[in-house]
Amino acid sequence: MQADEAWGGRWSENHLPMARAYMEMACRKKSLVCLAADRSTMAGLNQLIDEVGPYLAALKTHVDLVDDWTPEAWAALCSKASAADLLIFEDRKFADIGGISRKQMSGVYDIRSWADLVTAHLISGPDIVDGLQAGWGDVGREGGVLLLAQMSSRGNLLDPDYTAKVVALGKSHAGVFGFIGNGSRPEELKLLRKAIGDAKLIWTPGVNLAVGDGEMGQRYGDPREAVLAGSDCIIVGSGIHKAESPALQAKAYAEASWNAFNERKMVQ
Ligand code: 5BU
Repeated sequence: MQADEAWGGRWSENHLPMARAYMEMACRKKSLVCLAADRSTMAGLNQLIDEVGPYLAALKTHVDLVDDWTPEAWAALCSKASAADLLIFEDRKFADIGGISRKQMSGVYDIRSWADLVTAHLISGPDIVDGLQAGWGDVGREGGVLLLAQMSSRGNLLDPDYTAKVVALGKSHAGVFGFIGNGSRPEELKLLRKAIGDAKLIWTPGVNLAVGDGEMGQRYGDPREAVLAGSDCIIVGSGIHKAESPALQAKAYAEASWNAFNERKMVQ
């Protein structure tokens, strides 16, 4: 299916190249799944991509939790992810002022050189998005920023007023790819989608086929419900990487997300 037809308003209203790259990727892979690859060894991460790459649209990393990280091993992992047709998303949750965020895109991890997407809090104001975009510009690359409008963890401080301010500042910013929404609460997601309209994507952590409470305050909602409520990508971690068969689980999440995406189009 053509991406413009599949995504409708999301496609026509979002001109950020990386957003369109994601929408095309999702159609090619028939999956709205981003794997939260929270394993702490390079071998574990490589194994995951080999096993589940075909069922994913994107790979989410936390580069700073890997025990045996080296620049060479990371470059090889990123090449493997690209060969598996995946966008690479570093969930760095930048939060500093614009100029420092730009510098933090380089440094030891040099995130600007390999990440297609990054997360940021808007707590320091909208210049953080310009700083991150300038970071990619410094190495001649393009990327997209996902702003945290909501979080999935219990007791978080991103209340509805804060969410509304993040949406108001982010929704017309050209460098914003989309927003992080709370995948565990479809009713909150519906409100978020209503406030954003079609102009930006919503990606949602806090999703698991086994709904309920997770470790240390994490909360989980159902993938289908998240997509029907307006999520454009379900971020799934332990539901896949801790499963007995990551490949079987990844396939199940891909199917659930893609079926819900098609179901959503019917009712729109
Ligand atoms: P899980 O194993 O499916 O619970 O992993 C969730 C991932 O999503 C993990 O990498 C978190 O850092 C990430 N996450 C989250 O869980 N909740 C949030 O609000 C945000 C990110 Br933002």
